[in-house]
Order: sequence, then C-alpha cells, then structure tokens
Amino acid sequence: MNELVKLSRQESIAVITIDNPPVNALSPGVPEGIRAALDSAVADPAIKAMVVIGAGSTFIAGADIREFGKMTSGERPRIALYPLLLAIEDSPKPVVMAIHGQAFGGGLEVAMAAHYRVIAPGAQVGQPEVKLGIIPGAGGTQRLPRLAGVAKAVEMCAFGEPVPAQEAVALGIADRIIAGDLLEGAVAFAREIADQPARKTRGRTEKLANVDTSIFANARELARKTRRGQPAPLAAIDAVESSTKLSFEEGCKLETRLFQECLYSNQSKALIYAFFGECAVNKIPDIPKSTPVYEIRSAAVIGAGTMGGGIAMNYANAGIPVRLKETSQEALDRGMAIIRKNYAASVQKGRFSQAAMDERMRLIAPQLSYEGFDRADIIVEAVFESMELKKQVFGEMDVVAKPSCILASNTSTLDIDQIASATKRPHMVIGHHFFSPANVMRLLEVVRGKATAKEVIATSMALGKRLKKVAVLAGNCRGFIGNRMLAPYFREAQFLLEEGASVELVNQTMYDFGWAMGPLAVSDLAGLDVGWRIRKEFKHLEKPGVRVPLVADRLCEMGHFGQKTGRGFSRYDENRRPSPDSETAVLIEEVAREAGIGRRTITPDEIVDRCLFALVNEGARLLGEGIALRAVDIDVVYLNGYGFPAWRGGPMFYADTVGLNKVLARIEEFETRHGSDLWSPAPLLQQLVSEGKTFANYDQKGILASA
Ligand code: T1G
Repeated sequence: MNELVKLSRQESIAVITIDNPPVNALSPGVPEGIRAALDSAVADPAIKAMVVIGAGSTFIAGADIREFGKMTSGERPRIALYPLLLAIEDSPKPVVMAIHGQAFGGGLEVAMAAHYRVIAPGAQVGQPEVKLGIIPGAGGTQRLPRLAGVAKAVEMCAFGEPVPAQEAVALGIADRIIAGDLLEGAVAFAREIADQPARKTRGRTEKLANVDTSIFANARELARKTRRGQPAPLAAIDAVESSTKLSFEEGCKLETRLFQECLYSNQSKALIYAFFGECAVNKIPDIPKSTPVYEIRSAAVIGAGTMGGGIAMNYANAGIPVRLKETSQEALDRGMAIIRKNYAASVQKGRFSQAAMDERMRLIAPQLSYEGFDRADIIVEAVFESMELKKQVFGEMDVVAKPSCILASNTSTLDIDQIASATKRPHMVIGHHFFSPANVMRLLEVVRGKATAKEVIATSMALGKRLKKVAVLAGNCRGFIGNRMLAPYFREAQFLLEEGASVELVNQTMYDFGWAMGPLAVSDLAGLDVGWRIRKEFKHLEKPGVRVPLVADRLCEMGHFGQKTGRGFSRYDENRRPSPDSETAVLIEEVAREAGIGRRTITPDEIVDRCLFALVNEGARLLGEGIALRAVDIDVVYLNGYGFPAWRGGPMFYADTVGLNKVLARIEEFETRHGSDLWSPAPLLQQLVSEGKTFANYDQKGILASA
C-alpha cells in the first residue's frame, strides 16, 4: 500500500483501490503498491478473496507513457510488470478485477492476470500499444489469445482498437457485466466465487489449439496495407502467433524482445510524441482551464454542401440538435441525401445501429429559413469560399442570433477579422475550420480573431473534444496553420514538375515517405479549380517577378480539374483510378520551355527535401509569428488534417530528427538556387540552429514560460 494504492476490507473481501489521477497509469509506485496490498491480503487469514478497482474515471489506462522516454534514454530501468502479474495469477485467493472506463494496455494485462474480471456497461478494454509504435509488453500477447481466442487477440494487438464491455464478456475477456454500483457488484461477485478454484489465465490453453494459421497471414497483409511502413503491428502479430507455438514463458520472452525493439525505434518516439501532442494542444497559455465556457445545447449550420452536411453530422453524432439551412429546396434535398447515404454506409459497416442512424437523422432539421436560429447556441457558416458572400451571411447571422450565440465560420483561408467586421459582435466570432470529409477528418482548426473572446475560444476547444475532433488553436492569417504551410509544399511539387520530375515520381516519392497520397494526387482529389479560384482571388497579392507554379493554371484553363473531370495532373478512369497522362507530360515540358526553365534529372531525395523543407520553413515562420502556439500544434494539424504519416511525428518533429542544422543548410542551398523570395530561411529556424536548439526545445521553453 502507498499513496497511490489503498487497501480496505469489506468483511472477508479485500478491496485494492488504485488512485493515480488522471487515468491510473502504472506509474512508479503503482505496481509496487498493488503488490504490497496483494501480499497483505493473501497473508490475512480473514480475507477470502480480493477485488481490484480504479478510483476516478477509469480502471488503468496502461503503463505510464511518460516513463518510456526515461527508459530509452537510460534515465531509469524498465518497469517489469511480469513479477506482479505472476503474483496476482498465483495468488492462493481469487482476485477479481472490477473494470470501468478503460482497461488499456498494461491495464488490461493486469486485469487478465487475475482469476475473474467484472465490467461496467460503458467500459472498454484494449491493447492500443501499436498506436504508440510498440506492442503489449506485459504478457498481453500471451494471455489475451487464451481468453479471447487467437483471431480476436491478433486484431486487438495488431490494430489497437478497443472493444466494449458487452463484447468483452462475449469474447471471454470479462466474466460479467455489473450494472449499477461497480464496487458493490464486484464484492458480491467475489463472495460468490471465493471458494472456487483459482483459474490461472496462463493455464487456459483451450483456445490456442487447432488455430487456422491463415489468421496470421491475413492480418499481416491487412497491416501492410493499412499500417504501411510500421513494424509494430507486424511484431504484435508475431508475438500473438508465438502463443500458439511456444510455452507461456517462452512466448513472454519473445514478446519482451519485440517490445524492446519497438520501444527503441524512432517510430515509437514519433507516435508517443503525437499522443502527448493531442493532449498538449488543449492547453492555451492565456486561457486557463478556469475560463468560463458557453453551454452548447443546440446548433445551426448554414450551407448543406459537402462541408455543411458533414459539420451537421458531427453535431448530430454528439447528440446536439442541429438546424441545417440552404437557399433552395433542391440544394437542401441534395445535402440531406448525402447525409442519409453516409449514415447508411456506417450502419452497413456495423459502426452503429439503424436506430442510432434514425436518432441522428432526427436531430438534423433541414430548412430554408432562419426560423429557430435565435435559439441556437452556435451557428456555423459553411458557404462558398467568397469574402463578399461570407460577410453577407454573417450580417444575417448577427441579426437572427441571440447575444450569447457563437458565430463560427468554416472558412479555410479567409480573414476572420474581416468576416467579424460584418457583425456588431466580433468578440463572438471565431473560425471553426473543419476538414473534408468533415464527419470523418479528426482535425478542427479553431481560428482566433483579434476580438474573439477567451470564453468563445475555451468553448470552441471543449466543443472540439465533444465532437470527437482534435481542436488546434490557430492565429488569423491567410490559410491559418495548415493551408498556409501547404501552399509552399504544393508550390515545390509543381516546380519539381517544371524542372524535370514526372507526376508519378513526385507522387510516389511522397507516398513512399508515408503520406496517404502524393501532393499532386491530393490536388487532383480536392479539385484543381478550388486552388485556381483562390489564386485568382489573391492574384493582386502576388509579388511581380517572383516565380509562381504554372502547370495547374494551364490544366484548369483546359478544364482539367482533376478526378472530378477525369483529368488533372493524372488521368482517372470511371473508378477514379489514376494513370499517367502523356499529354499532361507534354504540356509540362511546353510550360517549362515557354518559361525558360531548364529541365534535369531529379532524385527522390531532392523531392522530399524540397517539399518537406518548404513545409517546415513556413511552419517555423508562422511559429515565430505566433500563428501556431507550439511546433507540436503544427504537427497535430498535419497528422490529423493532411495525412502526414503519424509514425514520422509531423513535419516539425521530422525536422528535429533530421537535425535543424541540416535542414537549414539545405534551405540555404535552395535559396541560392531558387532565390530568397521563395526560400529565405525563417528567422526562428536560424535562431534555433544558432543556439543549437530544436523545435522540441522551443516548445519546452514555451511550456516553461507559460507555467
Ligand atoms: N500514461 C501517462 N499519461 C497518460 C496516459 C498514460 N498511459 N494516458 C493518459 N495520460 C494523460 C494524458 O496525457 C493527459 O494528460 C491525461 O492523462 C488525460 O488524458 C505495459 C507498454 C485513457 C482513453 O495507450 O487512450 O501499457 O494532458 O486527455 O480523453 O504493455 O488517455 O492532462 O497532462 O487522453 O479521457 C497503453 C493512452 C500504454 C492509453 C482517456 N495505453 N490513453 O482519454 O483523457 S502502453 C494507452 C488514452 C502500455 C503495456 C504497454 C486516453 C484515455 P494531461 P486524455 P481522455
């Protein structure tokens, strides 16, 4: 027992309570506390059985991830959980785990070492370690197949998704659902089984026999396809497979070796950085946790197009009634039909029931007027990307909305302050930039205008979590964080075409780097006309004499907008499958010749450096300007909004792994070759290199400064 683990008694049942807020992670002191409590209960003749339960909102969320960095840096030895789990399993008195909230990673491994598990209806169990670039490291790959069967264990360990309580009982991971008071139910259960013989999970091998080995081949194929470039899922499959071939002890030895290999990998460092990044972005230095927030009980969305429809679905998914307004019945019907189709697809995939779909559809009220908008707690504008139209709509919102209503714009590039100037309440105006498809993409860029009230920002960040989004705060500038950085990334991709690289080489190189799609393929997917319209709207901002990409505009002038027209940088068949377009290749040569651009052989390394360092340089620039609060905010934006490979941590984390001095040297090389207007190094990057610092140091300093 210690301050993290308490021991109490209910007559002959010992209750061991883990109390390590916020998520009862197995931090130093917790395993030791559990062991001491266990030993004390075993030694107490009056005790017949034990219940282990978590205090607060969850059972155990796993090992303390903050400790991993200390382990890999050699600062502290690894916390080996095996001895504790064997002690639980070998206890002469039955041990019952009472699970609520989450039993994740080491938390589920502790639970599976017990003789029985009871679970609260809303709880989840899982082995999410692969999301951190590691595998279960405390017997999970050996005990889980013994309880849930090999196929499910492979799925849970290789892909990391949790399973809900009902399924956990059906699988044999848990023994009973306890509705009502969990501790009371668990103690009653412990009394019930107190005289039963102890069931050691490691001895339960019946589910390891006669296993269809194609399970492993199929899982490896799926992992290679859906977790491209990541070794941890494959290691998890190897470890679970070993449970069908090796003894428990030998299986655990193999698991430990694979765990260590993964833990010391760059991928794991990047994924752990990304995990904590999602927590860090919630913290806004000048907006303390105590800042009051508005209650959001109802919403309204203006515009039922692709974005508006997806945004309305987010509110309905969160159980918030939402009005959806359009200007014509035809457009409204089209928008509602897409929403219905999306929900039906989710029902078909078993993501939720028909009843859940009906409930969500019931929460979305399509309409052609502003009727009822005066009762909305938030109105989100999702109309066409034109300043004139947005100002007109915000003028109308200003008239109909109640004083405490938040007025949000889904603009992806336009000036929030200008939009706010169309209202008498700029303090209630904020950017809520969703990413397409809005009901799927996790990122929500929250854009702060110069008048936006702290309560409105705090409400938006909390609302983001409620809509199951990762909300990142951005300052107001053209393109905010994500799109502003994307412009030089796309610019370089097109320049590389003009200088001699093929469309396929540019796309393949960035795909091999780990992006979900290459830059030119993304442009074709989004529609070249979208960027073309924005470039025309901002033509007056272009600096005379500074090189601009030429190919996309030429393609648009020919009506080639990408996938939607069957031709863009690539050619697309009726199933939108890409193939090289020889005429586009000829056009590119023509454009280069007309512009006097010399063509040469370009290597994949140059493609990666030109595209990535353009991104990083612009990232450092907007970090220096305070548009992004931290480098990690930029990385979270790119991981959750732009398909940047999570196992690379994000563009800024990647730059740190390359070494900022090398990044700067390469940028200076490009500046020499392509000019300062395109490649002048960001002052912050130069400063960090001169101080021998990294972006991580910059964030640390920011955190220390705001502490
Ligand atoms: N270790 C350390 N800190 C953790 C943590 C953990 N496992 N889980 C959460 N936190 C911190 C988090 O950083 C945040 O801090 C606060 O808790 C609240 O988290 C041996 C090797 C449980 C579903 O991968 O999925 O076990 O920002 O905002 O939305 O084989 O946290 O307040 O300072 O996310 O309610 C495996 C990770 C570890 C689970 C709760 N376990 N956690 O979500 O809160 S590896 C995981 C989560 C392992 C074993 C292996 C979620 C949650 P701060 P939050 P939430």
